[in-house]
Amino acid sequence: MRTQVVIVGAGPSGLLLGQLLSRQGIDNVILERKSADYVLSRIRAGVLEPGTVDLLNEAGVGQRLAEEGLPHDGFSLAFEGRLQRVDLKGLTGKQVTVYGQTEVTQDLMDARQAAGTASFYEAEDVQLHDFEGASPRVSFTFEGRRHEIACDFIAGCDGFHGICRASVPAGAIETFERVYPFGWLGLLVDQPPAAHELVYASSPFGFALCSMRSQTRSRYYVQVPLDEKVEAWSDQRFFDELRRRVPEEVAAAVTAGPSLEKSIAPLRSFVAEPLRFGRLFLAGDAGHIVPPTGAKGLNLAASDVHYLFEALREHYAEHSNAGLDAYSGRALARVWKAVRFSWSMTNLLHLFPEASAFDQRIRRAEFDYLTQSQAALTSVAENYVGLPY
Ligand code: RFL
Ligand code: PHB
Repeated sequence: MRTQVVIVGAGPSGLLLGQLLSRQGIDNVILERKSADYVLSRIRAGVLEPGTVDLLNEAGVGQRLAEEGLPHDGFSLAFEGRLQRVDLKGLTGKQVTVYGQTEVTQDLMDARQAAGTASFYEAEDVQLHDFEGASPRVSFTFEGRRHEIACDFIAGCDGFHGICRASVPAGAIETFERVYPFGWLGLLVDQPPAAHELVYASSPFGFALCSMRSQTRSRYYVQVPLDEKVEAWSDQRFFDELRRRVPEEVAAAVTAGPSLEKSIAPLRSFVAEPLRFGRLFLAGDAGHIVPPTGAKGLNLAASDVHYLFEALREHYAEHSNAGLDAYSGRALARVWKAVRFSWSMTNLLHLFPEASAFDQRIRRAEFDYLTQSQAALTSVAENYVGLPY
């Protein structure tokens, strides 16, 4: 078998890259370790930057998003019971869109299936060969048989635990990491959201987030210790804890109900450098991870895909490798700014087990500053809606 680009991973980065390439007539094959149903069952991101929405439109999958996505002009930060709205629209002229990662993934899978582009789900033991040379290959097991695809390029879109970054020789890659001493316990429930906009709340009991998927479906998170087990959290315990952490008026509007999903995600900041190794390119979570506090993970996957798609288009249409050569530097410059923003939001809003009274005063001072300075709020707002590509 032969194709132009082998894409490893059918998460949002792999599917979006595949869709953009296919529309440009660039042949590609997706190899995904899990089943499509499994990929769709993972409840993750909920907030799309306008740049991500533009890219989904460019990929031809913006229709349901335009109909069902919820445009948000702002969100709120709560600190020790005080609420501060961040007026995204007023401060930046832009909005974000609440539309679940599950829906983005579904739209991309539907478009790929409609176009009849090749995808292998439940592809086992994917291995990369000769990506440092001119003729890379990817082998995998499908339905009990070993297959091999020769290609021009490999796109490593296989997430943090994928095989692509792990295939790079240790001496060729440098990694930077911060692991936070807590996770987020998330719960999905078919009840109207507690507030019209997202509320990120810092409290003496830890962080909580009130988010949503639609007018009738809410997504809530509470900060928990790293060793916490999801089985220890009944729905009742979750809602009691959530209400304790958010401002009173928000707590009063939280409507409990049986959870549709409940899971714990650890928080981590991680960057690999570079993102290119010969003919292998890493995009999305394969190359970097941010804690979810800034809502940046999926949006960074989209900006990586934008740079990589433009570079591949330029290679095939204009016979220029300038974009491919610039890919890693361009993507990383945007990635690091989102890593900084996500880290600073995480520091501001979470309770760190080792924090001193000094640290707590600094966090309070930072929140006070946000409530008093238009410049400080504008900085939060412009990062939240996404820095330019
Ligand atoms: P994914 O989604 O992890 O997809 C990678 C795919 O690769 C497959 N794979 C393999 N396939 C073949 N062979 C192998 N050896 C393979 N190894 C892995 C995997 O099965 C998978 O299908 O990475 P991608 O596409 O780069 O997308 C990244 C996003 O999923 C991620 O950044 C976001 O979900 C992060 N995130 C958020 N991002 C936002 O922009 N806004 C948010 O509001 C937001 N909230 C969140 C989040 C992530 C969370 N968790 C659970 C980590 C909230 C949470 C709780
Ligand atoms: C979500 O709705 O899942 C969500 C929203 C905002 C975040 C993280 C997660 O910062």
